[in-house]
Amino acid sequence: MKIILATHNDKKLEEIRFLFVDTDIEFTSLKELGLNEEIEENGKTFKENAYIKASYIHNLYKLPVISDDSGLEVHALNNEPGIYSARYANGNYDLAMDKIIKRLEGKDDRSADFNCSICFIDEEDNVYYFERKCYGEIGYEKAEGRAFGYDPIFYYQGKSFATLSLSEKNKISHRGLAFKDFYDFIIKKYKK
Ligand code: ITT
Repeated sequence: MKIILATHNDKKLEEIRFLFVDTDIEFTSLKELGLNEEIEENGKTFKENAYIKASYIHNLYKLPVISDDSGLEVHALNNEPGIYSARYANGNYDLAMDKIIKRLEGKDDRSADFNCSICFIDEEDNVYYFERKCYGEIGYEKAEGRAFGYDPIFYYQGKSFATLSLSEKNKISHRGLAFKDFYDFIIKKYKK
């Protein structure tokens, strides 16, 4: 089965394809469709933004589409950057992570979560959502390793996400869990 993955983020694409590598679900990327335009994410929640991305692409192609809206919520910072995670970084994650570490100076609460909201629209225009969080802490420094977004400062059970392999991260991450829920759903839906 082919599903369009409505993202311009190559790191998301890599994680999601890795999750489904042994299945017969294939994700077509926007790059492969030759679609470069940015989709304006003007929703107020992750869920709304996930719908905005999926429905925009679904209206263009009338094919099954899935989108992922995700971000980092730092609890002592009123859950910022939240839905603005990509915009907060404005392309420079090094600076954005330094800014978060600085803003947490002197605060005892370093808890944070990554949220992932998925919106799937099928060939009959039915809309489904899958949402998961992964709880962890913001470290005092950026860890070396795989550099995807805020991974270097997000610590799960004492280990930075940046130091985990893709398969280790997928087992516990917001995205890994939400896409696993989606997988369980899709298997049931098309088995009938
Ligand atoms: P698309 O909208 O095209 O999918 P995007 O990067 O703009 O790509 P979002 O609007 O969902 O995606 O922004 C999410 C940002 O949150 C993303 O750019 C990362 O910086 C951060 N983020 C989400 N999941 C993450 C993860 O697993 N590890 C590190 N950072 C993550």
